[in-house]
This record gives sequence, structure tokens and C-alpha cells, in this order.
Amino acid sequence: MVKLACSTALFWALPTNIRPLIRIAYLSQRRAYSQSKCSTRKQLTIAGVDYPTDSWTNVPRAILSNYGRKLHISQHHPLAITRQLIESRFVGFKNHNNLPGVVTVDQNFDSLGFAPDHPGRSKTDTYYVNESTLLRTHTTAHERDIFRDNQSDGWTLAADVYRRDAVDRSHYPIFHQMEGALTWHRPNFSSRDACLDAIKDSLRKLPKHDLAVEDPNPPFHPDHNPLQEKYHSPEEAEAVGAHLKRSLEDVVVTIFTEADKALASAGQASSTEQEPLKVRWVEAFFPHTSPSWELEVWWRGDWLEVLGCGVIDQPLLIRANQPDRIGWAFGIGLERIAMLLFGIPDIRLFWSKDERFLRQFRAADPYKRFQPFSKHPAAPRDVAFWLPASAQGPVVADTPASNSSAPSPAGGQRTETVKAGVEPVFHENDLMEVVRMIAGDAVEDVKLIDDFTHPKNQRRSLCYRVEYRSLERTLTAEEVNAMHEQVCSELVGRFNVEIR
Ligand code: FA5
Ligand code: MG
Repeated sequence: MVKLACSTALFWALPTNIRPLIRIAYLSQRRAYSQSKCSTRKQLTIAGVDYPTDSWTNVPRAILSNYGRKLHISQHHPLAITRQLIESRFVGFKNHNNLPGVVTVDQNFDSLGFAPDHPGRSKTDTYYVNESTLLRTHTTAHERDIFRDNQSDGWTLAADVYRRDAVDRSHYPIFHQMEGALTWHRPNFSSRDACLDAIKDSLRKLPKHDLAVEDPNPPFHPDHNPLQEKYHSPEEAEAVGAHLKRSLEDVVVTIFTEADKALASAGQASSTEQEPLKVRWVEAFFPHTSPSWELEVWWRGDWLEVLGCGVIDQPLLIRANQPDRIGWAFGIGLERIAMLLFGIPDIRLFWSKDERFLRQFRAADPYKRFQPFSKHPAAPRDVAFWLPASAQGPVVADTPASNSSAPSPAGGQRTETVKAGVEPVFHENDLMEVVRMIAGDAVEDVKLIDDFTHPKNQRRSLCYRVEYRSLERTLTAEEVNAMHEQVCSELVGRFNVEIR
């Protein structure tokens, strides 16, 4: 009741001409949020299919409202153009682009060898439809089935994926990935050595480039990037790894060549973007590959992770009835690549229905520099709060979302955070979701700016800065205050925190 009284008072204090806007936008967001919070719904209908709900259900309606938009196969959409450009570098591969996003826990995690207590399985990271069904967190969810179907040695698969994640200009709860894999079937060759020679020969035929690539690590390492000794010889793992890296470097070179041309024809290269292209390979960890790597690109003054990849885990191929195949797989973020290709500055734009955005992209003349149509001012607001005094249990704050060691519902992590099944006292992803549900696409960035423990009573306080900014118009101070007030009261109601 306190919450309601507080926001209602604020609402009536607003000028009459903006009240209807607030009422429609934020009250409907609010309804979507509270409906998503508790699983009182008996069933969820997704793309016409009914699913029973249970205590695991945590998919908000706001997420489902974007389910099935299939941006990656919408003609003229920058994500579709990006997908086609990447596909064009993998000649002879079969392209799978229409697989539904509701998958089983078995497909998304078990089939890939995720440990039962892997943090990616937790409700704080993943959108569950119910205990056994979820919105895929990565396109890898389809690997086992595609390997089992065995329609082609090489294949790609692009699709929408869903994660409870950070809020900033390169993270969005729905994004698109493209998975790719290539395997060699050993029995097709006269001997294991002949198969190895074929891999090396294929590597020699891949396009060469003169890109500056940092790759300081050995092809595998017993402690932090192991060879699958039981199944692969060192030479095999090295050849497959080299083939994989060169194939992906070729993708990056292609993207940047097109991006450079677009930049030149727009005659508007900024000094940061004129820096020579720099990329680096870093060691990574995925349950479904070993050794594994991530590729990072230097973009606007920082390293941006664009993909994860590795030598396919042989037990995964065995589970897919393909014990005699050896090969590589990768998963690439399509938005991240499209941002580089077109110079799109904010991931939210991909979801825009604004013609000023959409009409800039045409399949017939695909690689055009994005022309920003407006830049509205940011409105930062801070929220500082004490965590509940009596609460015992883990607190997850300040997760470096784009860092390769950050928790990720798709692997990519060694460090322990909160194990699946353990309820954290506070998880930053829950705060991110509160902000998204209330502000929708009017929030650009949320970050932890202070973390303080009181020396006397040991109470811990966190302070987050929320940057409100609409891509389409200037937000008024009243609108921002109303949203922020709502965020604060929702945090109190939901996490039992005390606003400072
Ligand atoms: C994975 O999803 C692995 N399944 C990839 C993989 C496939 C590895 C096959 C090995 C073999 P990761 O969580 O790092 O890994 O995501 C892959 C890419 O998706 C990232 O490099 C990034 O480009 C993109 N990505 C991840 N999270 C987000 C997000 N919230 N918003 C936009 N893009 C994201
Ligand atoms: Mg990663």
C-alpha cells in the first residue's frame, strides 16, 4: 500500500498532458512485471503452444511480447544482412534458421555436459517456462540434435536467445546468435593420419589475411585449456583449432572490409573508428568444447567479445551418435557483429519499429553506414540501499557482463558465483530486470557505482546508477522521476532493501 500511495502521489503531481502517457506506458509495464514475478498463471502460451507453469516459471510477458519476431530472417533487417554475410563465408554449409526458442533443460544444458550445479542453470540467469522447459540461452542448445541428424559436415544456425543479464549498450535480454560447426568423419579417410592431413590441407586453402591478431597462448594447456587427451592427438587438436581460428578471422576481416567501405562512402569516419583493426584470442571455458577461446575486437576504446568457440567435446559427439567425428564449433553474437558492421551504437535499436531506423537498411544495397537520427540526453539517477540486515546467503553484484570470466548461462565461466538451487539474498540480474520491466527501452545502462560495508554494524550498502535515455525522444524530468521512484519502491517490496 505504501508503494502504491507513493507512486500515485507522484503521478498526480505530473502535468496533465503527460499523465496519460505515463499511465499507459508504466502501468502496463508494472502489470507485466508483477505478473511475471509470481507464477500465479496456470499456464503460459508461447507461439500458440500451452505450457504448464510451476515454481520455476519466471518469463516476463514483456519478453514474450518480442518472442517470434525473427529479426534474423526479416528481409532488410540489419541482423538478417549480418547473418547472410557470415553465412557467405561458410560455403557448402547447411543453414538452419527457423528453430523454435522454447527448448528443454536437456537440450540447453544436459546434452552439453553442463554440471548439475552450473550457475547458468539458476533462475537468476535463465528464463524458465517451467522446471523442464526454458527459453534457449544459446544456439548451442541445438548442437546435439543437429549432429545426430547428420545432414551435413558443416552447418550454421541463427536464432533468438534469451538471458537475464546486465543492462548496457551491448547487452539485451533477447539477442541473436549464430552457431556454426564443421566436423570431419574419420572413417571417410584411409587412416587417422589421412584425416589429419585433410584438415591441414583444408586449412591451407582457407583465405589468407594480413590482420593483426594477438594470440599469445599455446594451442592447448593442461591446466587452463586442456586437450581432450582420451580422444584427440595433440596434432589433431592443434590442426582443428588452427582451422577454426582462421575461419573466424576470415569472418572478422570480411565484416571489417565491408564496414570500412561503408564508412568511406559515408565520408564520416570518426577518429576512433579509423584506428587499425585489432583482434585477440583469449582462452575460455565452455562445457561443450575443449580447448576453447573467445575472440575480442578493439571497438570504441575497449575490447568487445564477439564470439566463443572451441574443439567440440567428444562426449557430446558420442551422445549424438557421432563418435567418429572430430571438429570445431563456434557461437557468435549477431548484434555485436552488426554493431561493428553498420556502426549501430546501441543494442536496443535492433528492436526499434521506428522507420527512421528500419528504412536505412536494404538487402539490395546492404552495407550502409547507420546514420543516427537523434541523440536525446541521458538522465542518470542513483539508487543506494542497505541490503537486509538479517539476511544470510550470497550476494551477486558488479558482474562484469562482457568479460569472458563473467557468469554466463552458456558456460564461459570458471569462477564460482551462485550455484544453481542456492537462493541468493540479492542478485544484480533481478535488479536489472526490475529496471527493464519499469523503464522498458527507456533505460540505457545500469551499473554498480558504490559497494560499502558499514564498519560498525557490518551492514552492506550498494549504489547503482541508472541511465535513462530514450532512443526516440527526450524524456522529461517528471517521467524519469516517476520511473525511478517506481524502481525504488519495487526494490524495497521485492528484495526487502532499505533505500538510503
Ligand atoms: C556461448 O553462448 C557459447 N554457447 C558459444 C559457443 C558455441 C562456444 C559453440 C563454443 C562452441 P557466450 O555466452 O560467450 O558463449 O556468448 C557468445 C556470444 O554471444 C558472445 O561472445 C557475445 O557476442 C554474444 N552475447 C552474449 N551475451 C549477450 C547479450 N546479453 N547481448 C548481446 N550479445 C550477447
Ligand atoms: Mg562469453
